[in-house]
Amino acid sequence: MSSKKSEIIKILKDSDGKTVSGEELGNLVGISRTMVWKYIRSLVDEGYEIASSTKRGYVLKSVPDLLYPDEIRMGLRSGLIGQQIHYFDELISTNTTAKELANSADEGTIVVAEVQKEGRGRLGREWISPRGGIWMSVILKPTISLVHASRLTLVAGVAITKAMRKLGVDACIKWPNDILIGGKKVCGILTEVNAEIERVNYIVVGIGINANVNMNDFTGNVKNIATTLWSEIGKPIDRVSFIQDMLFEIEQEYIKFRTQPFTGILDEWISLSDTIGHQVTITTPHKIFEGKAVGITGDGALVVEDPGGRRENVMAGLCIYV
Ligand code: BT5
Repeated sequence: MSSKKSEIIKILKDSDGKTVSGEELGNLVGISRTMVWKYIRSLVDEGYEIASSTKRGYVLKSVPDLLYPDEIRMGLRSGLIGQQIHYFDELISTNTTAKELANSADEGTIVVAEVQKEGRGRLGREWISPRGGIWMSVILKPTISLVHASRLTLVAGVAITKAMRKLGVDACIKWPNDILIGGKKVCGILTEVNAEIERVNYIVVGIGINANVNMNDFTGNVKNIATTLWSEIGKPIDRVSFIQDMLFEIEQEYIKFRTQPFTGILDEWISLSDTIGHQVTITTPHKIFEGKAVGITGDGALVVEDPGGRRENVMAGLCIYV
């Protein structure tokens, strides 16, 4: 959105339902009344509901339920994460676009879309991404070595769960990358890394949240295993304000990640997760582990103890609660 247009929207928002004349808008923004009128028309095309009367001026009635960068930026409390926003109505996958942009992008840049045509989970699994969700990727450039990259999934999990709990839902992290409410998946995280052996170039943290997704849009088995914030809370959430909260939480956790020992985030992860203590079956491409989840290592591996008391650290895999 052009900056003049966003200035107009900001003035109309700040005037709290009161009419602002075209002349006043023009003076405040530094453009002619005709230009004001043109910008207003284009805002209406974008979904803003603006009542206008030739004599009195313009009044903002409603903003569209869309993740426009200007809407996210107004009221954003984070100083790094989300300062640059690439917005798409539809794209293949926000992670794919983020990886294309990552080399030249500033750290903290996000990619967000209303719909993903080929949203991805881990190991090429499908991620259903219809309208109403939050499909987002965050580009991070920490100076860490490759072995520590998986920690960012834990960082994101903690931050997103905290933001969700503020909405009043009982969200829990399920190892390694799910967030569940009442045992059903409301969010998945896909962390992808570009690195040399010793140094990470960038990390893309892909976040998929079933915010205001219509349950009927889920197909096959996903209908049974998924939930949405809308259905848990009983009404649609304000996606823009949730994103602002979530980006703030991500930034807080990311600052801790960069400046403090990782044990602090691990402790938070353990307190927000319901995996530790559960009997689990974990399937990896090489092996199936069965036992009790008893802990998590500094790199996010789940420690599983079999009935004979032997412990194994599992780096990644499909985790099912028995
Ligand atoms: C994940 O994979 O949970 C990671 C999902 C990450 C999605 C985000 S959206 C933004 C960014 N761009 C992308 O392309 N991806 C990221 P995984 O643990 O492999 O889980 C995938 C499984 O979850 C699928 O096999 C389905 O069973 C299930 N599933 C698919 N869509 C779902 C949905 N919308 N809600 C809940 N479960 C779903």
